[in-house]
Amino acid sequence: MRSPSLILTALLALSALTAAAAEPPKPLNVLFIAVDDLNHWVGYLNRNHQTVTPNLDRLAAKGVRFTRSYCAAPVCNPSRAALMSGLRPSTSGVYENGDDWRTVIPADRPLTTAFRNAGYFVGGSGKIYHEAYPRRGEWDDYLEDPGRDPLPAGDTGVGGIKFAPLDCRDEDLREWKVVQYGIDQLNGPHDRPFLLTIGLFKPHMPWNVPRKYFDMHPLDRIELPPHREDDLKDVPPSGVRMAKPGGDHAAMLASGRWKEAVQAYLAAVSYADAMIGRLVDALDASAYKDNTAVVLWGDHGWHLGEKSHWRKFALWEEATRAPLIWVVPGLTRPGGVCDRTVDFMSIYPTLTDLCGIPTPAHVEGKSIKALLADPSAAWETPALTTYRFGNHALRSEGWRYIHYLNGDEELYDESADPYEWTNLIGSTSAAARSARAGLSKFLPGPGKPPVGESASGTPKKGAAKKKAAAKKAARIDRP
Ligand SMILES: [Ca+2]
Repeated sequence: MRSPSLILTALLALSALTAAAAEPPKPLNVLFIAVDDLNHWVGYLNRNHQTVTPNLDRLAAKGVRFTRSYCAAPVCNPSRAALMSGLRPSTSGVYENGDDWRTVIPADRPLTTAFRNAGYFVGGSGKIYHEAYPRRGEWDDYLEDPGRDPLPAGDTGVGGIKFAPLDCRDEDLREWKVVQYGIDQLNGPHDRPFLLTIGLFKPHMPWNVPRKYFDMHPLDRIELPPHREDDLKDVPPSGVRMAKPGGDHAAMLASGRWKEAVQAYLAAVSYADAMIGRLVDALDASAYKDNTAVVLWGDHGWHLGEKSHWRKFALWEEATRAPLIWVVPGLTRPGGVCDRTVDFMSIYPTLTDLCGIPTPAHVEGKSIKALLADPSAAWETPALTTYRFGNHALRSEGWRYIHYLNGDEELYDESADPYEWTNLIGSTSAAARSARAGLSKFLPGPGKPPVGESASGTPKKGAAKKKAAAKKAARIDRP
């Protein structure tokens, strides 16, 4: 006969096992990191070998990095409003930095609301929406004032392209506090699952960061991005108007300081990368490291002279491609690389999908959970980017097709021409014609007129004045 104590021990062990099996899985938290004006100059994408982003590369290696991820709009305000609301610019009418998204996106629409309705604590800091139009009531808690960045004493750059090294510490920029808010939240106790939205301002201009980040990119070793002086020759008038070669680019050429600007952008990227490293380290050291998903995205790309263009505000690869990294415990595997074309409308429905929250019916994007589990899974949808009313770019793995409001078009073979130097819209090649036909099927309809204009598209009384003010606001492009 077995000893009763042995049987008791076995029973106890069995009940412990059953208890473990029955224990519900921990709810999934989310660390949502937005990076302002971060284009594809990150180490792991290998678009620009000069960039130094060890922390972004480290984060990317933990999960799935997307190599073809694109913004819904190549401008801060509409990109963010679309991502956060689930409504594309062509649905909301939010196209410009001067369009107040709050007038057309009710508070029951955003991602933050969906999470709060599901019982999540939603905390935030830094730039999530365009700062001109805050709606802090969407959060349970928000870092109200990260302070102000120090300003350079002397030279501030070339015209509107603002850059200068600072003789200060990392801690002296507001980024430090924005990230510290996230670190404090990760170190604190939480009785509910959380969604933490942390928005970095850099590498948005001004590219004023501590001098050591400039020193990481010595001027005598800076190379200009690949470009062709005659690149706009085969671009239709609508595209040339977006490039505005007589603006920033003409000023930059006249100044002879193009390399300095490249150096400064790389410095600002490296500074943002260092701050992201602090956040990633804090998560790894926290009690939540095994049940917190991370999504990191840049709000759009940035031209630094390619196509004689500077800034975002265009529909080419440089302006529309931005980093997208996902790390999801229990789903993504380290080292995942996804080459499928996705746009950032996918972020909202993927987050609700991962967290078991119903995706509201108005959300236009599709969940990419299947791609996170298997980055090589089939995916037929091209990425769609909209810039201003009626202008769209569609990106498949092999091609970019641009269709402007007035009917102008561009078509690029991305495998043969990754810098989009040769517009193939007039080509009679079967491949080009088939690519155009396939992508044009995904063009959205005419879309909603811009916020501030009547449904007929005719400007309301006083709209011209309003438009001029909005244009000015967009130029200022306040971070
Ligand atoms: Ca060209």
